[in-house]
Amino acid sequence: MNRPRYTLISHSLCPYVQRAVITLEEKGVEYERIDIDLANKPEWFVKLSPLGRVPVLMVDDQLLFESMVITEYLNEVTPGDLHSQQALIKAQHRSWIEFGSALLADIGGLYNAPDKAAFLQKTLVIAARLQQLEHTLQSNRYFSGDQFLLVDAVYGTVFRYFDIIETYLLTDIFAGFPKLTQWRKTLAERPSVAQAVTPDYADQLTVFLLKRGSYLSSLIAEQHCAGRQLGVQ
Ligand SMILES: N[C@@H](CCC(=O)N[C@@H](CS)C(=O)NCC(=O)O)C(=O)O
Repeated sequence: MNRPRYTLISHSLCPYVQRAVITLEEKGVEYERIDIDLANKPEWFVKLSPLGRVPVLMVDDQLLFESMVITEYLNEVTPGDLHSQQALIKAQHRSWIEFGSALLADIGGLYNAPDKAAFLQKTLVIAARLQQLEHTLQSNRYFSGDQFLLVDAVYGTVFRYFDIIETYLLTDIFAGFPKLTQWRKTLAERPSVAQAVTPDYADQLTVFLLKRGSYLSSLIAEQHCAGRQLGVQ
C-alpha cells in the first residue's frame, strides 16, 4: 500500500501547529508544510478549514482538523507510540494536554492585557498554573519519566513563549519550580521541539507581540526600542 501524502496547513507562530509538527518529526514522517497568513486568510483556506483555524492536516485529499485529533491520528497510524500503554495514564496525559491549552489561553490573555493591573493579574494566574504543574510532574526529564510523549510536545510549545516574555514579567516566574525548570530545558533541547519553528521565530513573535497594542507591547517597545529595530511602524 502507498504511504499517504501529508500536508500540514500551518502558521509560523501557532503552538497548536507545533504539536502536529513535533509529532511528525518524532515519527520521522515526511510531510509538506504550508504556512498561511492568519490575518489575511487565503480564500482556499477559508473554504477548506471548517473552523477557519490551523492546523489542518491533509491526508492525501482527506481533511483533519484540531491538533488533538491530528496528533492522535498520526500517533496511531505510524510506528512507535507517543502515549503511555496504560489507559489511565494515557487519559491523565490527555487531561494535562487540555491543561496546556488552558495555559496557552492564559498566555494569550497576558500578551493582550490592556493595562498593568490586568497584566499582573494574568501573571499571577499563570504562576499558579505553573505551580500546579510543578506538583504534578513526576520526573524532571519528561512529564512522566524518560520517554518523550505527546504531553511533552504540548509543553515544549507552551514554554517557548517564556523564552521571549519572561524578561517582561517583573518576576522570575520559574523560580521555585526546579522540576519545571529542568523539564523546560530538556524540552527546548529536543530536536523535534527546537525545529518546530523557524530560526527567526523570536523576531516574528516579538513583532506579533508588539502589534497587540497591549501593556506587554508597550514594555517591549520601551525596553528595547524593538519597534524600530524590527521594522514595526
Ligand atoms: N483547538 C484548536 C486551536 C487552534 C487555534 O487556535 N489556531 C489558531 C492559531 S494558533 C488559529 O488558527 N486562529 C485563527 C482564527 O481563530 O481565526 C486546535 O487544537 O487545533
